[in-house]
Amino acid sequence: MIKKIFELIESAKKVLIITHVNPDGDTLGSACVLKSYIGGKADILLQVSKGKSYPEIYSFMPYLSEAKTLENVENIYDTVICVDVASIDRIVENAREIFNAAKATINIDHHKTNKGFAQYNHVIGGISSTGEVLFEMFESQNKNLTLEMANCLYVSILTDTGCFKYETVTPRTLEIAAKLAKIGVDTASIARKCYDLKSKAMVMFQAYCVSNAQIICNDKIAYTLISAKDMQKFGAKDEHTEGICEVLRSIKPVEFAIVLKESGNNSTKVSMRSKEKDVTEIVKKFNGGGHIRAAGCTIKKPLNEALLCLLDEVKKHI
Ligand SMILES: [Mn+2]
Repeated sequence: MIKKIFELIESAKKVLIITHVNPDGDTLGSACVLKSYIGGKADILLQVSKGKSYPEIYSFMPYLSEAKTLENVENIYDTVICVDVASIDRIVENAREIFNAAKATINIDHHKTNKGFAQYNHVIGGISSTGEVLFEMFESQNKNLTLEMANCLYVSILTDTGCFKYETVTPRTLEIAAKLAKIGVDTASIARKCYDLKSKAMVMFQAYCVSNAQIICNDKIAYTLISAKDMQKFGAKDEHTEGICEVLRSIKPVEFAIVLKESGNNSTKVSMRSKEKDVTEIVKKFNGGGHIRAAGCTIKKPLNEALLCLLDEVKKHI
């Protein structure tokens, strides 16, 4: 399959690299490394709708400023590569039309819940990140990694492992990180850019959300509700909720950390983290997906009703 994917890239005329909605470091790093490898005939599509963008902290990465968005992407691609996209419903609006019209569709991912929605699927469930999957692909075909490519892969792996903290980190993950460092990746500088250059608004907003949290069921569940009004008050962007779950999970007895965010049309976006339990079991009930310790879903109910439904389900897993 890996050989076939490189052949498809070789013979393609126009390639569209699709990131998942609400792009994170892994999908962006993966898209940038492919763009860097493929060159001029490839475009990156950031699946962000009007007025939205990718998280500001990643603006140091190459090619993102020239990436297409859902508004300006044209249907001119014969080959589409999805990176870190867990399921077909994570490809939205006109991106779906382009996906359906392409001669070859490729899906490169590491989500266990990925069912293989493209013609050519290279999904290694349980691997730390799509960046790690891509590194193995390049290495297996003896492709040379430039420093630019190595930087992108490092962003993927660093951010999707929570700075090498999660169980998905294997000796191989660390070996890959070491190889990237040997190529010349400035690991300290990338870590600083990803974690220590947040806006004041983001940190203050997060502090507010954390201080609003409720901790229930013998301190096993911590959750916080974020209304559209809260977002407005702080001038918060969607990306500013990243990391709140992790703070709640870091409280000693907490097993489940949950962030529920009002998201228009009477629906609620849910992010969940756990220490030991499999949260995909919970979000599956609401058609969500993700990883064992980090998953999400959207519940088509207003904030408070969504909370009650979700808590009913979570309590079954304590
Ligand atoms: Mn990922």
